[in-house]
This record gives sequence, C-alpha cells and structure tokens, in this order.
Amino acid sequence: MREQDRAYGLTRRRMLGIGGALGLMAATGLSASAALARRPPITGAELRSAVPLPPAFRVPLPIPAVLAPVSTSGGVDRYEITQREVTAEILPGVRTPLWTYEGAFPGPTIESRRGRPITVTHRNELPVPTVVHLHGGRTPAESDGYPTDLVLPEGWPEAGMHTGHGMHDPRGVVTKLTRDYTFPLDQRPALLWYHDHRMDFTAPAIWRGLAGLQIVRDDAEDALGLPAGRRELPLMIADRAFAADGGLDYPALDPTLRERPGVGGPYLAGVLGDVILVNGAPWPVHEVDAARYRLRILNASNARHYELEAVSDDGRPLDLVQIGADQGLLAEPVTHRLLPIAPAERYDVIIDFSGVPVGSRVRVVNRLGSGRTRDVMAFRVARNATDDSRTPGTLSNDLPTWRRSDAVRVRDFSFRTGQMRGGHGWLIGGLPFDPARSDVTAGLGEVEVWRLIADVHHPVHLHLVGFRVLSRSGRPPLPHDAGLKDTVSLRPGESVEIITRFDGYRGRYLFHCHNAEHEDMGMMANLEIV
Ligand SMILES: [Cu+2]
Repeated sequence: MREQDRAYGLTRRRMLGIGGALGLMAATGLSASAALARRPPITGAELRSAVPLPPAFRVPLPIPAVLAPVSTSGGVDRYEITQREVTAEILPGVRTPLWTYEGAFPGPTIESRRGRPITVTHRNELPVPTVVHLHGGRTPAESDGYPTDLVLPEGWPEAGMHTGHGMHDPRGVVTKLTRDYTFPLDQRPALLWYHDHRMDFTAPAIWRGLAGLQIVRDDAEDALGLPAGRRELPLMIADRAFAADGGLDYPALDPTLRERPGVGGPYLAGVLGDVILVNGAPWPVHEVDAARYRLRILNASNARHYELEAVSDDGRPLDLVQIGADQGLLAEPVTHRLLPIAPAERYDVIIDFSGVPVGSRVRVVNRLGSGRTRDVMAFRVARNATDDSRTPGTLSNDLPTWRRSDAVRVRDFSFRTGQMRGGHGWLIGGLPFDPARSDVTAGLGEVEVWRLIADVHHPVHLHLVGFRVLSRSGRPPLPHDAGLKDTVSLRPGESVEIITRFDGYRGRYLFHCHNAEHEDMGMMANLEIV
C-alpha cells in the first residue's frame, strides 16, 4: 500500500471539500446548501508524513537571504536566479530534495523600491519547463508568467508547448533555458511573492519549493516609523508532508511532472501537509525583544487555510494590528484577535511583545488546524528593549475609492466543481481553462464589479490589478477584507462582490483560484486588457 493511500484511510475524517461537503451530500442526500451550510473548515485532504517529526518551537526561524543585484547601472536593478534541484535539511536529520530558486526554499528575497524597474534573468536547470509569475506585481503581460510562456530546460523536446493535455497555445512565448522578466514595480509598496505558474503543474512545482518573496518599499512607508530592520519579519507559511525517503510527499499522478497533470482521488480538492513550515522551517521559534514587530505574513500553502491567533504562555491572546493587505498599506489600522488567511493572501501585522514577560513565549496557532497542524510557530521574548517604533493612526491616503456607479459592467463568475475532459475538474463559469478562449475582455482604464460565487473554499486571484471587496453574501465586507487586495477568500457557499479598475498594461492576463490544485485542474480564465 502506498503511503498516501494509508494516509487517506487515517485522515478520512479530516477530509473535506469534495471528499467532505460533496461526499456528504452523496452519502446522506443533503442538499448542496445544507451541506455547504456546514462550512467545512478545510478544502482538501491531508497527507501524513512517514518520517519522525520534530517537536514544535525548537528549530530557529530562518530569514530568507536578500538577493544581491548583479548590476544596478542604468536605473535598473538586474538579478539572476538559477532554478535548480538541491537537497536540504528541513526536518532535523532528514535530507529532502527540493526544486529551488537559487538553491534555497524559500527563494532569496528581492528588495525593491517603488518605480525602480528590475530585470530578473531566470535560468532553468530543473528537469521540466517552468514559468515565473510575480504574484501581486503590476507587470507587463510578456513578463507576467502566462502559463504557456514556458522556459524549457536543456534537452526538452521542441514540442515544448505540449502542456500535458495536448493543449497547444499558439500565443505562448517559449524560450530555451533562460528568460528575462522585467518588472517596472510602478505600484504601491507591498509584500509580493514569485512562484512557478507552469500550465497544469503549478501546484507540485510550488510544493517542491519554487516560491520566494519580493518586497516593494517607498519613502512614504519608510517615513511612518513602523518597526523595521530585525523587527520586521517576513513569514512565509506553507504546509508540506514528508515521505519515508525524506522527500516531499505529493500525490502527483505523474511524479516526474512531465506528462500527466493532476493528483489522485482524495486530493482533488487540495493537498494538505501535516508539517507547518515558516520560512521553510518546521514549527520554528524566534527570539524577540519585548517590543513591537512588523510581521509580513504570506500563506504560500497550496490549499490550507489558517485562522491565526497569537497566544501568550498564560493564555492571553495578543492583538494582531493589521496595517496592510495584499496590495499594501490600509488607510488605518484594523485590530484582530483572529486573522483568517487563505492561500496566496498576505497580511501586514504589528504585534507588540512589550507586555509579555521576558523569558516566556507567544505561540502563533491556527484555529483551523488540529493536532500538530494547530501549531504554527512561536516567539520567545528574550529581553527588554527600547522601542521608538509607531503604528500611526493614518497609514495611507492613496487607496482607490471606486464606487459602484463607476463600473461600466458587472460580471458574474461561479467557482465550482464539475466535469473536465471526462474527469473531475474545477470550473469558472462552468468551463475549464483554455488558453485559446477569450473569457473576459476589458478596456484599459475601465472599472468593473465582479460577483464571485463558490461551492467550497476558493481563494480567487486577479493578475495585474488590485481590487476592493464590496460585499460578502449581501453583507458588508469582513474586517480583514480592508484595503487593496489581489486575492479574496471565498468561503463555502459564499458570494463576494469586488470592484477594480483595469489599468497598467494591455495584454493577456489571468484570473484563477489560488488553491493550487484547483488551478491546475481547470480553475483559471483569461483576462484580456485591450
Ligand atoms: Cu478553488
């Protein structure tokens, strides 16, 4: 019996989404609305690791290295990243092969300034084609990482546009071995992330390690006096599972990721791991001063949602003061005790350890997890310290103020399970992704309202533009919907209205579900800006 089959048996009760809500419907005859009203906390099935796992809060939190440019002349910062396989020690004493950017998982962080363009030359030394997308980037279409804009590795057959389903895209721009991606970064300061976006194989490529952070800053944000330097921590949260040989476990139908895309039965709704990594370390711990810190949180998990809570050793919850969303600073801070975060969402949060006794801990837990997946990481308050940082009451005044009356049209999209190529798929508006089909054509500068409706959890992401959340199931947005977003978490049975303006660049972009398994199994659509 394969390890994941055994895991399936053991985790059946935790399996939700199609295996849960929809399976529940089949088994009990419940109506869809009744099943969905149960609001399963998880969409996906959990793999169980086959190696011993370390205790929580022992491994130190790594901070990804900042990538040095190879050149800064001519007003452009130039970077080079080699995509290559390495073996790393993620779990103590366990050797794990990874696919990486520049040998590291997470990849190196790119630090950039608003309006200062960068060029990143990616070199593909992996065994399969790759595509790089800068998530949250306001990027010209030719550098946005359309899924068929493949970078072929050495020796890959010339019919490289074969995508696994035999789907040929005549508009795909394929390069051999390297590709230069240019990012103007004419956008609000924000935490972005770059990751693989290859047609049909995004989920396993990210799972194997192809993800890194990019931070955009500007003078106005620097002047706010927020915690900075070593008191600003990027936190990339991602779940993974480990096979008996130490490798990352993943239920790919084709483990070489060459031909046949997709995952096996119970994992169709999403692949979850039983190990929570932060910056690539399992349940890490970080020593902090008794002072304010700025946490820049990314959920880089394929399918796992979190509801984060910070709790001191004496059981006291700490405020999570949100100052930013996916696309940068809020207008004013929003205080949370519980912070939901869906795949690909980012939250910029101030946490104040000054009231926590020196020598004690603050644990970050996931209220949606159970057993070991309930823990995320911990902070150990090591020392008293002075703190001249601030959390200003006004953070920004440049957020778009689009109103419904500005919209030239309203579009409706359903995000639902369905049939695709004779098997199970995930569909937008009843259709699986087809690069050749025109789904949305919007004029440059036009404002639109989109109404999105979901069956199970679907974190919906638009390339190129940020948007604001107008409503959830006819009610006002939730507190964590504030600000400018590029990914919105649709909960089971929910409808969400967003408003955006399609500006920046013309060309072919995408919108899609950022449950990475859903994305690979059809849940993408074309967004053409003309
Ligand atoms: Cu989805």
